[in-house]
This record gives sequence, C-alpha cells and structure tokens, in this order.
Amino acid sequence: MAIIELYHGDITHLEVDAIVNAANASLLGGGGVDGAIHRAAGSELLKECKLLNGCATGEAKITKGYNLPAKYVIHTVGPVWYGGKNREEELLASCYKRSLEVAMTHDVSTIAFPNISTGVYHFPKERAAEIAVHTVKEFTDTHPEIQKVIFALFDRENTDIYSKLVSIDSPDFGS
Ligand code: AR6
Repeated sequence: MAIIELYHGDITHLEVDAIVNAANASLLGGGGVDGAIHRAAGSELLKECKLLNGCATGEAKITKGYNLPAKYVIHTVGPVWYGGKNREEELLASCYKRSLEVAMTHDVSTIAFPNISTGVYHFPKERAAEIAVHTVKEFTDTHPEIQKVIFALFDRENTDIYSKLVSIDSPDFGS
C-alpha cells in the first residue's frame, strides 16, 4: 500500500517523479492546471506534446518535466460531465489507472494528481474524489513500486472533501 498524502497548493511546485496533468484531447495546453503546468515547464513541453498526436479520454501519455521540479508530466484527459450517463465514472477511473500504469513504465515511484475533471469539465467533486481514492488505493495495493501518491488540492471544496474521505475511508493512510 502506498503512502497517500494530501497537499494543499500548486501541483507545479512538487518535487516528485511525476505530476499528472488534467489535459484536453489535443494535449496542446489550456487553462486551469494544464495552463499552470505548461507555464511552469516552459515551451519545450509544448514542443514534445505536439509530437504525441493527442490523447483519448481516459488515456494517458508521458513527457519530460523540463523546468518543473518533477521529472515527468503524465498527461491524461478526463471526461466532460454530461450528467453521468456517458461512462463518465468509468472514464475518470481509467484516467487514474492509466496514469499509474504509464508511470510504472518509467520507474516512477512518487506521483501527484490534480482533481481531474472537477474544474471546467464539471465532474461532481464528491464522486470524483471517491473514484480517485478508490482507484489509487486498488492499484497501489497490487503495485508496490508506486510508493507515494499525492493528491494536490487547489480549491476549498476539494480540500474539505478529501480531508474527510481520506481520514474516514482510509485510517491506515500515511501522511
Ligand atoms: N495545481 C493543482 N490543481 C490545480 C491548479 C494547480 N496549479 N490549477 C487548477 N487546479 P481544471 P478539468 C485544480 O479545470 O476540469 C483545461 O483547460 C482545479 O481547482 O484544470 O479536468 C484543459 O486544457 C480543479 O480542482 O481541469 C482542459 O481543456 C482541478 O485542478 C480542461 O481544462 C481540475 O480543474 C480540463 O478540465
């Protein structure tokens, strides 16, 4: 079981093997956490992203971290919330799982996630947090190579939700 940490602030500041980007299918940048990551990594990141031919929803692709303290960026594309009947939950779980699988191909042992899809993609935050914690826990239970997973919490609502969820559901989570 990996150590799960909650971090309050900007994911681009984290010194981990990989940070995950909540990107869009073009992988060519955007607002929110995507914009922050591209700004902090510098223009070389966009150059590498242009070579990737985009990314499907629920999938993940990896690049270097360039000027970031993180060695890699794993770009995943969360589902836009259309009411819940378009496989949104399954696709969100897939973002976390595929990001961890891609991480393992690059010997990543410490990784930080933003709250994928809970910004402009409008996935309900409480349900998104449950899916994120459950998927990460399930994966790391069987993949000890992933030693630490950090949830980067940027807004008040997600901070409150994760604080409750992690302490209630997972009393054995480290900090
Ligand atoms: N560090 C950590 N979390 C952040 C940061 C940051 N610097 N900035 C924002 N967040 P969003 P989405 C949180 O909208 O919903 C982009 O334009 C934010 O509070 O960034 O998956 C992409 O290009 C929220 O909880 O991503 C796509 O087009 C979470 O990150 C689209 O937005 C996700 O919010 C993806 O939408």
